[in-house]
This record gives sequence, structure tokens and C-alpha cells, in this order.
Amino acid sequence: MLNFTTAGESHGKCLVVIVTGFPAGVHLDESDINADLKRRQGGYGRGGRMQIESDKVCILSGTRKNITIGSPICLQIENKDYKIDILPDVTRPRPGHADLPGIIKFGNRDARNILERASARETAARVAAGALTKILLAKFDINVLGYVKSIGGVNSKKTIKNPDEIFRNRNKSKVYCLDKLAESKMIEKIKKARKEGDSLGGVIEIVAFGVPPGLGSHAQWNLRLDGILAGALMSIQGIKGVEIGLGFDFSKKFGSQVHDEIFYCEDKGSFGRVTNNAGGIEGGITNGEVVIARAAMKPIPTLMKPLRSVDIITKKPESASTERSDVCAVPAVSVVGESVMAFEIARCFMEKFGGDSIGEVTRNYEGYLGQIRVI
Ligand code: EPS
Repeated sequence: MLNFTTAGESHGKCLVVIVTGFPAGVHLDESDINADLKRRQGGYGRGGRMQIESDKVCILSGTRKNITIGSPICLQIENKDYKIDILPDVTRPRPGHADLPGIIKFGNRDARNILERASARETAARVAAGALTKILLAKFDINVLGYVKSIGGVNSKKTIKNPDEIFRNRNKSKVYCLDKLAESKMIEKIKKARKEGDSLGGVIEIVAFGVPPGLGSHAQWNLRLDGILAGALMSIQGIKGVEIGLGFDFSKKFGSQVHDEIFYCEDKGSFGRVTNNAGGIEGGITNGEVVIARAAMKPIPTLMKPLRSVDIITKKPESASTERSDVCAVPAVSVVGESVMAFEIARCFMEKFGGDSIGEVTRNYEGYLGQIRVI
């Protein structure tokens, strides 16, 4: 099965990710992975660390002459800011961070041992793994795109249905948002937060085009794709809410207003929908429509104007610890969301059409496409 594990601390030597179950015969170009790593580093609102790093991947295993050979693929990203052993102890836990629950859980008195791994720096490794699967999915015309929907309550109103246009608009924006007007308001809001020593969260949206019907399964709870996507998105640092399709708004309407009516398209020989409120998933199975998910990120817990906390050594009231951080990492998290969603879709794709080589996967997929055409 397609899978991955990450390792590495924020200020350790490097981050690594090992991807297993990736088929043989896929051409890998480090530059394709690096483009996503660069995008993850960017977005208006990032802090000082991103001036130090220039994340680049090194493919340590799993390829020969740039072609995958079916063995585990190990990707490494070096940390230029490698200083984990000389960093001071952290004893004033930040509300909202892993600091306090982490030290209680591990029975230690230095939150540095927790925050180094809890840090969103780990997402660089997840983006590298996601970029690999985007290369795989592209072979089957599946395209996953993430962008920013809102920051600090400033909403992007624009809806774009064409993947190329989404790609172009998003990549032009400093906050990876599709709406030019909202972009400037979001930037103003981030500036205000920075000035006031505060931080901001927001909402990202991820859309997957070209996903065939039939990924995921109703047959077992942990095979449902909506559950899988929600779990993967919720596992990203800072994410506190996930929606698929209409999400929470489903709860406010009549059934007749929200379910996506079915038609049959003679030309294409396939079923279609008038609307896509389900976000491309019904009963945990893709239905052939665009897969749509949204995730809400809380404001980063490291505040330059710190909240009240307690020193874990003295037990006396203190301000929470401050350290260099981002004011807003919502644009970056849109890249992470895109990556984890690509990975999970690829995992389900490989589960259904899997093979040892890309040729075998292609044959299996084409066989399935032929099968669903005659239903
Ligand atoms: C991050 C690296 C970190 C933070 C941020 C994300 O770098 P540093 O801790 O050296 O400033 O900028 O991490 C957090 C928000 C967090 O809570 O730890 C990165 O590479 O994305």
C-alpha cells in the first residue's frame, strides 16, 4: 500500500520522508518537488525562518537514473537553521500549542522537546511526499489544487471552475487566493496583526479534478474517502475544522435543496450532476465530480504579545514564551492541504488500480474505465 512516514525536528539536521508502495517506472524530477516546497515557504505573513531556509529535496533512494524502481523512496530536506542542541529550554507553554499537553504526556520539563517535532516545519516533508503523488496522479489526468478562501474573516468571493485558471490566479497571488480584491484586504489584515504582535488563521479549499468515480468505499468505516480526507487534513498543524462539499451548510437546508440531481450524458457515456454540493463524494465513494474539501486553520499560538501562562518549573504566573514565528501561515497551509489530499487520493487510487509498475497501474485503470463506460 502507498504510505509515508516523516521524521525530523524543526531545528534538527534535516527532515526526511519515506514513501513506500510507489510504483516503478515513474520519472521523478527534483525540480517538480522543489516547486511545491518553495510555494510552501512563501505566502504573505511568513516569519524570519523562511528567509533562512531555501527548502530543496534530495532523493536519497528509490530511483535509478531518475526513474522509480518500486523500492522505498527516501526524500531529505536539509535545515539550514540547524541548532537544536544549543537552543534554550522553553518552560512557559503557549496556549494553543502542543507545549503543555506534550510535556505532561512525556513527563519532562522542557517544552523544547515537544515543540521541535510539533512544529509545522514537519509539513515540508509532507509536501515533498504529496508532490511525488501529484506526479503520479498527473499521469491519469488528476489534478489537485489548494488555495486560500479566507484569512482572519476576510473572504474570497471568487469561484473558478477551470483548473488552469485556478492555477494561474492562485500563483499570481501573494496569499494564494483567487480573488484580487480579497487579497489586498487579507494583506492589510495580516499587516495589522503583525503590528499588534498578533496572529491570524483562515480557511483553505482544495479541489481535485479528474478523479474517477469509485475511489474509497462504503463497505467499511475506515475506507470512506471523506473520513480519510478529513483525518488527513485535520492532522495538519493548526487545523481545527474540515468540511467536504457544502459541509456545515448542509445542516441549514431541506434535502430537496442540496442533493445533486443525476443525469445521463449520452455523448460522454457517463452519469453527471447538475450541482456538486456533495463535494464529489457520496457514501464515502467518489462519484466522478470534482472532489472539494475545506479546512480551517487557527491563528498560530506563538504571539509576540503573549497570553497568560504559568512557568512549569516555578508554577508562578508568567507570559507565554515568544519565539520567532509566522504571523499567518494560511497560504502555506493551502500547499500542505493540497499535498495531503493528493497523497490520500493517490493512496485510494493505488488501492483500487495498484500494481508494481506504472504500466500495470495504467492497464488496470484503463480496464476499469472501459468497465464503467458500459454500465
Ligand atoms: C515553519 C518553521 C518554523 C515556524 C513555523 C513553520 O520555524 P521557526 O520555529 O524556526 O521560526 O516558522 O512553525 C510554527 C508555526 C510552529 O508552531 O512551530 C515552517 O517551516 O513551516
